[in-house]
Amino acid sequence: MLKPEMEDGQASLTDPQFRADVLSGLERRPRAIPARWFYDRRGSELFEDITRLPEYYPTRTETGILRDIAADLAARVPEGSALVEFGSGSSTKTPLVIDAVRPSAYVPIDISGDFLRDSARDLSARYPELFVLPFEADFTRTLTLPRTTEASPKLGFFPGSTIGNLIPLAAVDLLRAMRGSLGEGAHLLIGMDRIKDQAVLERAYDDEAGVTAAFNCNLLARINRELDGNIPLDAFRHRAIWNDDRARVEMHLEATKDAAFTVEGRPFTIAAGETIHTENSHKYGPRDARILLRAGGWTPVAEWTDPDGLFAVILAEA
Ligand code: AVI
Repeated sequence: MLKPEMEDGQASLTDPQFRADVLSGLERRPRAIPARWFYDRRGSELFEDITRLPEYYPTRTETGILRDIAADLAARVPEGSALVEFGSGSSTKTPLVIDAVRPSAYVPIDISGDFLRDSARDLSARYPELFVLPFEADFTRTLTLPRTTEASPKLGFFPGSTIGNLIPLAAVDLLRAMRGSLGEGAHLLIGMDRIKDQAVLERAYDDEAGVTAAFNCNLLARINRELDGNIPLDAFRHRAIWNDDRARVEMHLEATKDAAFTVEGRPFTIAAGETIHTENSHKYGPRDARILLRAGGWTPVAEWTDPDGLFAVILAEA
C-alpha cells in the first residue's frame, strides 16, 4: 500500500521489515525494537544534533584523533589504496582520511540510496579529482566491490563506534563480512568507544537538553505515523542505563503509566515501569577491542586514542 509521507510530501512505502520488527518486538518479552529504525529523516537529524552535544564526546573525540594521526596513517596505509567506507560518509570524518591517505578511489557503501547519493555528491564536489563510486548495498554481507578498484589495495573505514551498536556475535560477523569484501592485504580503520566512568557514559546518552530523549521517543512517533499506531507518546520516557555485565549503554523507552494501544490494528498493553529496549551501545576496553577484531579476522597493527582515553581508532590488517 502506498502511504503519504507527511514530512516531505512524497509517497513512500513502509518497509515490511520495519513492520515485522516492530510487531514482533512489541510481542516478545523483554520488548525490543532494533536501533536501525531510529533513522527516519527526523531521527537522522536528531542524531546529527546528538553528535554536537557537549555530553556526547564520541564524535568530537574521534574527529580529533583522526586529525592528529594523518601523517602516521599515511605512512602505514599502502599508496593508491581505495577507501571503502561502510555507511554513508560523515561530512567531517571522511575528508580527514582522504586528506591523509590520498586514496585512488572512494567507495561509500550504504543500504540507503538517499544517504549514499548525498554523501557521494558532497565528496565529489569537494574532491573533483577523486574517483567516487557509490555502492548501494547491505555491507553486513560479503560484497564484490566495483571492478575499477580491483587492482588497488583496500582501506576499509568504519568510524563512529557504530560497531558498538551490534551485540558482539553480530559485530564479529560484520567484521568477517568486511574482511571478505575488502580481501587479502586490506586494512580496516575502525572507531571504537572505550569503557569509562558510568556517569560520563550515561550522560552521553541522556543529555541535559533532551535531544537523545527526543531521538529515542521519535521511534514511537515513527511507528504511529508509518504503522498506523496510536501509542500515547506521553506515557513513555527515555532511559539510558549502563549494563556493566554486558559493557554497554542500553536505551529503553519506559512506560510511566499503564498504557493500551494498537499498531496496525494489533492490540498491545504495557504496565507502568516496563520498557521497550531500543538500543545497545557496547564499549570496549583496549584488549576487548583487539580480541573482537581478531575474532573478526583482523590483526590490529596500530591504535590511537585521545589524552583522556575516551575513544580509540584502530588500524587492523587482513
Ligand atoms: C550511531 N551510534 C554509534 C550512536 C551510539 O553512540 O551508539 C547512536 C546513538 N544513540 C544515542 N546516542 C547516539
